[in-house]
Amino acid sequence: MKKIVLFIYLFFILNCVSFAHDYSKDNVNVDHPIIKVVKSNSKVGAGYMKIVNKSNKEVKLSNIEANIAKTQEIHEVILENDVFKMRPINTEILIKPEETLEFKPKSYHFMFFNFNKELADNEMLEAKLIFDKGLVIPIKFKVVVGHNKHHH
Ligand SMILES: [Cu+2]
Repeated sequence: MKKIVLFIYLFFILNCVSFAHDYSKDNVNVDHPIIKVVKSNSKVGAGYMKIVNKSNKEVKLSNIEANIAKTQEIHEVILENDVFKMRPINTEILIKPEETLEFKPKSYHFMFFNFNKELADNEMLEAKLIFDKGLVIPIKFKVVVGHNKHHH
């Protein structure tokens, strides 16, 4: 059992390395943006990435622009009465110099409702991240379909 787990773990790491993709502008880096869906025809998907501010100024993320789905939002997760709830952000997200903002499960994430087309595993989908002061970073989300796609 342990061996299998290790194997899956290594495979995942190697897979991530070989498909690593990142985008950068004005010393703001966007690392490995992905959209996770359960099935290729899923209605809902979540987007994850890391944004690293390598500049010496604060940047604020305010929005996402794309034609990926009918509804595309940046969500935050709040703990309310011991229950995690997600909701669209209503302010910009501040990233201080040298800080990393990670979009991940149970934290900030991008949310897509009603995709404009059926998705394919490893497909790349264009989007733009909108920051303050006119900074716009074009990125491509890599689509990840399913939970254990390497073990059919
Ligand atoms: Cu959400």
